[in-house]
Amino acid sequence: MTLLPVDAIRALADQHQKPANVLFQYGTAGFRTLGSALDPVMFRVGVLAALRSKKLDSKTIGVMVTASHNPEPDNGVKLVDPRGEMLEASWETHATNVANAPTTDALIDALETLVKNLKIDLSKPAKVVYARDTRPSGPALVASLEDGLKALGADARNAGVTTTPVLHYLVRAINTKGTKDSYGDDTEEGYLEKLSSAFKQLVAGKPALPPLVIDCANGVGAIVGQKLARHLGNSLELQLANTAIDTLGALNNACGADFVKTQQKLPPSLASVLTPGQRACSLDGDADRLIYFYLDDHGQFHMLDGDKIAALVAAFVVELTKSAGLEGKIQVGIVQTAYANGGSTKYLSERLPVKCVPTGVKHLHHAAEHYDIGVYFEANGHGTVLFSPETLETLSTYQPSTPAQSTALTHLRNLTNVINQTVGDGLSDMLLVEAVLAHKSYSGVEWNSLYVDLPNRLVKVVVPDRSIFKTEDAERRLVSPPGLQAKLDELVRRYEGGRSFVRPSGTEDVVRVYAEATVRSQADELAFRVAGLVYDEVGGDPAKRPSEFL
Ligand code: NG1
Ligand code: ZN
Repeated sequence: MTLLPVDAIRALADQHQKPANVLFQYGTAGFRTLGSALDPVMFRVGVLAALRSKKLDSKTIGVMVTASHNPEPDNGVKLVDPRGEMLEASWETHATNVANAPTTDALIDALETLVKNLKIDLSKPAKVVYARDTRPSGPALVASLEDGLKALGADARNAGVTTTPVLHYLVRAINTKGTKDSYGDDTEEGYLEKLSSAFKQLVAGKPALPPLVIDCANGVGAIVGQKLARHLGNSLELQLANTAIDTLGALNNACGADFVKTQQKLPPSLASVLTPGQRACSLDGDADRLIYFYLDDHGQFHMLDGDKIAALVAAFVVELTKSAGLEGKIQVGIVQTAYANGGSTKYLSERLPVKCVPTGVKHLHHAAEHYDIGVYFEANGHGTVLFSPETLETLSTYQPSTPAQSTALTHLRNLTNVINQTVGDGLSDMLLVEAVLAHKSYSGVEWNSLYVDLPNRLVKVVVPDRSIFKTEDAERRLVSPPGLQAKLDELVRRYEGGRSFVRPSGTEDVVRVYAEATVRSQADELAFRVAGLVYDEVGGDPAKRPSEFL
């Protein structure tokens, strides 16, 4: 029986000791905190990734080092399962336990318990692929990760600096190589080739759209976006902005998808770039989110968020299934979270099945898998479209009976290739949106008019202990602290079109408050009042109450 290489683990773990008094948690986005605190976590994640691969019969596991849309001093790490999806939930707990072992001895004990409980066969080889975004703390953290992989003798592949969705793609491509489910060539180049050639076929014969401005958030999207632009040639002209990946402090700073979505305004750096009517979009720091926007003739800013993307894409997919003669054979459904704008939920649920799930991509992804074609997007611009294995089979074997059906079928097949089905992907989603706009001859204006967004406001309240906030009904109602939901209901009733909910963040030490209403000033006021209720509930300093929330 092969045993854990305890001496190798001990020698290397001693170089990455966990400080006392810090607690790490594997949350919805993996481990995420200040980059300077993550060294011991990275080492342990390396060991865990290797164990997970051994457990899964030497399938390749992915590790991504990124803190997405968070500010530059933050960093994070998450594990990617063999089909390119999020880590299985039960391992989130194992990851948290292993990360918090206080000493090297305790770490070895925790690992031995894990191996024993999960019956991990240590004689199996471990295979891991990893990548990082452009954060300055990345290289040192990757070195700690490599020590963890080395301690277990893993066969490790460094995919360098790339986007989160590329890493997810690579994991799936490596694990399906040479099988009938082959996902594409297992390189970044293979990814770019797959997406761009599907896009070119989708828009062939359509008049080229005017150039698209991409706000790269001064992150890794600038690097991969540049390469994508070369692959696209003249099928789509990309104008990259916010590409300062080497400027300290620039990442996600006053730019990027999170800035645009939460501030509901144009990144100031684009003011001199964007012309009225021109389409533009923002990626986040690891390029898995996408938000579109444009300025109208009066210079007024209009945002097209994840909900608008879902509406555009779902309508197009439904139209194609009908044109292909597959109506009734393929059911399209939508998955949203409570953050979806009420306007979008109304519009979509009048047309399609819509399900609401708790925040966090794993919830959306799993719910979308229950449809033949599942469209899921968070309002913040993170999402994708999933085609079930049966649907993929139908699309590949179906015999169209007219030329029109044949054309629609070809489009559907190309859509399955332009879309990164492993995870939300800013660049892939951008090609998807551009393809739909080209087909419909839509500018941002027509797209925006699908439905009207209700004015809304998202604010955060810093609380001493967010774990006292517990929710039900896909996070739309509070069950704890007792009585707070009743106060909220009472307040919401006084606002026309009012809706509000409170939930603890999974990634920050805050409670988030969302509110919407028919009129902007009312949405703001409702958010402000609910935040006040939360603040009082946790005994916040009265001197610091209200106005700072807005
Ligand atoms: P939390 O911090 O749990 O609200 C945020 C986003 C999620 C998701 C995760 C992972 C909002 C309101 N919340 O989660 O949608 O993207 O980060 O990055 O946008
Ligand atoms: Zn991200």
